[in-house]
Amino acid sequence: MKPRVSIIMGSTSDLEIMEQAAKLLAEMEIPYEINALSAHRVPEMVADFARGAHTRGIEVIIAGAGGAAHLPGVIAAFTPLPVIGVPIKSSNSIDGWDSVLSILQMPAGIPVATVALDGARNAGILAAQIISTGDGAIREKVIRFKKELAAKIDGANRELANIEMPFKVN
Ligand code: RP5
Repeated sequence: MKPRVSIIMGSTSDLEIMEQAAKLLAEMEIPYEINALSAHRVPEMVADFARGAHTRGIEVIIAGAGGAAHLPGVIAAFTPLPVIGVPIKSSNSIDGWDSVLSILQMPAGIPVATVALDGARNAGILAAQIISTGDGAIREKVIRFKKELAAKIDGANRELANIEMPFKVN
């Protein structure tokens, strides 16, 4: 099975967050690869990876990094593929905003679709949605996923209806 999504992280210290994207892709039965690459520590390897990803059948890249998080933007500079950036609150982050703004504030011409701080699960969902534009089977899975989210809210409201609270009238 060939990977359709490539998950890249700046360090294995990001794995605890980035594995949430991997879990989502597994739920959707989308094959992925997962590797560590650093824009600062191995910039040539990042360039080689990003230049070649689409030639290997990769359709979407999810890239996560913390602190001075240049990895998603540098990958986006070299690839024609959509890049989803995951800002990570890591050991070298001040408060997470450093990573958010490094990934979010890309110059015109080189977009990175930035999810919330530590929002790797959303990155996985977005990757599945991008793939679903050209894959009916994945689209059905995304539709089912959204129905399950709605069902959870239905269930939560049924539970809330059974809880008695002072002055609660519903
Ligand atoms: C970033 O620096 C990585 O993405 C990670 O979030 C952070 C710390 O990396 P390590 O020093 O733990 O390898 O480049």
